[in-house]
Amino acid sequence: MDKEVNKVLLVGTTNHLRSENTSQEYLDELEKLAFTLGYKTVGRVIVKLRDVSPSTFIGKGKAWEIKELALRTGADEVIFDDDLSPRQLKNLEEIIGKEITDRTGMILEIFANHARTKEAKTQIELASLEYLLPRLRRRWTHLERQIGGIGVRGGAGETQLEVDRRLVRERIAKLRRELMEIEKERAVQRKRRDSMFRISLVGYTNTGKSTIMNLLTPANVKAEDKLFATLDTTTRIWNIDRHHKVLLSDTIGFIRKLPHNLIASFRSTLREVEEADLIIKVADISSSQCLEQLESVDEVLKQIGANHKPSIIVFNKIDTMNEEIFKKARQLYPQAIFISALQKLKVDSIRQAVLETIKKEEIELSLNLPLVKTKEISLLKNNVQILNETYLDGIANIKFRCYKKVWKWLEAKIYKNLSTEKANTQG
Ligand SMILES: Nc1nc2c(ncn2[C@@H]2O[C@H](COP(=O)(O)OP(=O)(O)OP(=O)(O)O)[C@@H](O)[C@H]2O)c(=O)[nH]1
Ligand SMILES: [Mg+2]
Repeated sequence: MDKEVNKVLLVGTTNHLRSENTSQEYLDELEKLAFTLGYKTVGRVIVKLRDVSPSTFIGKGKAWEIKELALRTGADEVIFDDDLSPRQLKNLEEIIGKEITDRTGMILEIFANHARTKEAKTQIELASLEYLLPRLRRRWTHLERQIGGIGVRGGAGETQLEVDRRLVRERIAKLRRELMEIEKERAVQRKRRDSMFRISLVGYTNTGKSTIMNLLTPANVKAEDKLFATLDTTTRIWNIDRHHKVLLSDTIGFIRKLPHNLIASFRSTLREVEEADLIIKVADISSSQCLEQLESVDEVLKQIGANHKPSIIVFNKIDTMNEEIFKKARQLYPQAIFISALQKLKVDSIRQAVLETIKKEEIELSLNLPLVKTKEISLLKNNVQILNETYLDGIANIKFRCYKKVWKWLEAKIYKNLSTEKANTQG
């Protein structure tokens, strides 16, 4: 039984900027990534790195030591926490004599395993092929599985490697085109959502976003103790109270050093976050890395241009929290909310905080519309909270409350229809 499990040896590094403690925490995360893939960690080692070797990353001597350790622990594969260049990877594989993977390779593999929808599958295949292209060597069993079915026959004079590279490049171009099509469809879908206030749950992977989503809406998304359990966005209506209905989205988790091309290829999934009106940042207060994780999240938000949006910070998992981190978090983020989604502790405070925030986004207006404009009147009434309505001389006067962004959407629609007879509004 144990034979079938892939046994892995983890390698981390310290340098003048990174302490032993931090490296251990990074390795804890790497071990979790390995666990998510179903691997068994049989050893961990931290290498003191003074200079990075361009050819072997850790230097030949250290590579020999890792080879020894891999033999001693019976590891089938060696996983580096740092990203390796194609050349370093190849040389290390030759010295150590085991399959070598780096952090990015592992993250890509997890994404590939967890992708369910066509969109996620296309996105991850693109990111994987871009990663593999410069690393292609003689064999590509992993790739064969992904682009299997295409006849692998080269033209005259082409080596197998050249054929492989050409096929991969062609496949990349095709996937890019497919993603552009998907993106267009998605844009149409999202446009329909302009009539509602949109909130996204965002955070480091495994912080409890999906668990919170399930508490607030009947979404029933999968929540589990695995990294990147969620890869697709789920959006549901959240009835915050009788008068406040919003769209809530649960989306993909972030991680430290999220591979750049992964962010690029998951752009259409991340679009939901980009277009959100409010972001709920979920952090895991039980993790010693909680505050660093929040920083990583901000880093990704910055990369997708969503760092200036209004946000609410929710520290989850207070049932198993670390007292010291709790104090620090309270000090750094006095406005933040502390809950346990699993134990259903203080969950209502999310609702209250969101209500408080979105009320600031509301406006009250009064609009006069000719009664004959039944289409415009019902469009308005279906999308706002009516405060009062009176009818006089064929004119309906409607007082209502709605979100600023919803009014912008409505205004464009109503005025487009009433281009000749402008409706009369008073703020
Ligand atoms: N102890 C504790 N565990 C929790 C709490 N909330 C969620 N969890 C657990 O944390 C794990 C991850 O929860 P998810 O809701 O899947 O987390 P996520 O942020 O959606 O993760 P990804 O989709 O992988 O990014 C699950 O095993 C949950 O049961 C909590 O308040 N306390
Ligand atoms: Mg999730």
